[in-house]
Amino acid sequence: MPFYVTTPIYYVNAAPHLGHAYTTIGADILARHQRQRGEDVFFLTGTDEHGEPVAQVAEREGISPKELADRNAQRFLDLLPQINVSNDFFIRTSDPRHKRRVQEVMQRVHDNGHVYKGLYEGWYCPKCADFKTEAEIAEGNTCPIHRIPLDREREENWFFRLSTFEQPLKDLYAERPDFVTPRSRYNEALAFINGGLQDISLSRSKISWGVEVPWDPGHVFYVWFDALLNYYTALSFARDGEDLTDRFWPANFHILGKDILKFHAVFWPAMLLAADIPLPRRELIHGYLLMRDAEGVETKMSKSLGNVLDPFAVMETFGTDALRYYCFREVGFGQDGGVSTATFGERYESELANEYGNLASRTLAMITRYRGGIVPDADVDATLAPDFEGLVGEVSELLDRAEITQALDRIWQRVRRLNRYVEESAPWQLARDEANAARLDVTLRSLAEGIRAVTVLLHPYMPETAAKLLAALGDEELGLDAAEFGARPGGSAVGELPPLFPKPQ
Ligand code: ME8
Repeated sequence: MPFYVTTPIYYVNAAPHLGHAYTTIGADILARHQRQRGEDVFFLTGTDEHGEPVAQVAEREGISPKELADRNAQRFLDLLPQINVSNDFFIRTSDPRHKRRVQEVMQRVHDNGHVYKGLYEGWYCPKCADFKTEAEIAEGNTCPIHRIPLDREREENWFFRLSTFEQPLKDLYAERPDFVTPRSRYNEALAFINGGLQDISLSRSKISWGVEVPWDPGHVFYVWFDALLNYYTALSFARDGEDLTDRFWPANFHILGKDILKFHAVFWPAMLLAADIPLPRRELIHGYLLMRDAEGVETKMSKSLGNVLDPFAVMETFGTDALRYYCFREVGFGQDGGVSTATFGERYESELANEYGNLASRTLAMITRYRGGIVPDADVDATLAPDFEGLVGEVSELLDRAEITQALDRIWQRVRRLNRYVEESAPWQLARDEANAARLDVTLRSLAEGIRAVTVLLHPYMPETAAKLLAALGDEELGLDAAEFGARPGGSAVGELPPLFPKPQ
């Protein structure tokens, strides 16, 4: 089955921070899990390079928007291998192939009669690149997200007839209750639609950094139209000489933060309806990572507020997998939640180093010491097996709904179960008496098998750690069937395990 997952494309007006890494890792976890299931996966991320947010910063820095875009797109590209993301393509909206495809689709929207020329007058946030409705304006005509004064805009624009899609969108939400998740975001988007939809600007004539409107070359498309279409255009040129659109469209999952809900949950489906393109299956809206300071005060991490946790510094100290694990363990995916260097250190020490790393190294050491480095070919313990029953199905079902934190929690319950099992069965005591040899075989085999099973399931979260540990266990099969407890034969030779979570320097 095809599985197409996307992240937002990030503005190149500044360098990436942990918020961007967070969404991208979330999408990566889903993509890796689906690959383990043998699905035909396409995973897209990229950069949003047009519009005012980029043009303004370029002007301030005295360089062209393209120069700024090239420099910062590279930073987003560089981040991907560092956070170990397995994307299949990276789209840049300044790519001429994207621009041509945007023009084609928008020409269809035009020819279908969904646009007209009119005068826009109202409030605009250049950082959101958003024309604000009355309900979206904070005190003193400021932007509630960026806390900056809004610009009063008056310009002749092309308009998109969003209002005519009010009823089709209501129908969509009624027919597809899981189009937007979690439910709170579905309700928020639906409330916006029920509040009445007004036509929106489709083009800008005041800025020139964008995709030219084919039927009126003095205008460029309002950046959101160009940006949203990346999810669709990329498929047409991601592979040289091949068009992947029929294979992967409609997308299974758009993953995004709640700041851009309206664009994805209201404008995007309306645009696709206007262009006669099928709608994506699901949108998963996650919350904000907030920085928790020493006093416990939480604020949104954002470029403009300047309070970001630097993912590069975090990875240097704790490693990439620890970052990937922490983000989804500490904050329920979908909710807002605070992160801090203090809780990072605690989880690293107590969960990764102790509960998981030590469990693995102790088990391997005992297999080496008591059984010459060969996992005994004994049955798995019948008292432990029921605790693993149904786990693979549960995790798959949760990840089908992008419940990334809940799935991780189910896996971690088994990591903890294995820790209790070591204490209960005390293999070091069994080893003292040859009469317990068969019992010790079962215990060591069950531990090795349990660690192997959870590690296959943890692969999407911590791919490097999983690879090291599975190699040390002598069985590197990553397919999801291998995550069943007792699925693989004993008898493999264990190898050296490098320290998985060493004490940070
Ligand atoms: O909005 N917590 O780009 P952007 C969690 N170009 N996620 C965060 C975050 C935080 N503190 N900060 C950022 C744009 N994000 C447009 C998108 S899509 C067609 C165009 C993540 O660079 C989150 O995914 O401002 C959020 O939605 C996105 O970065 C915004 O990135």
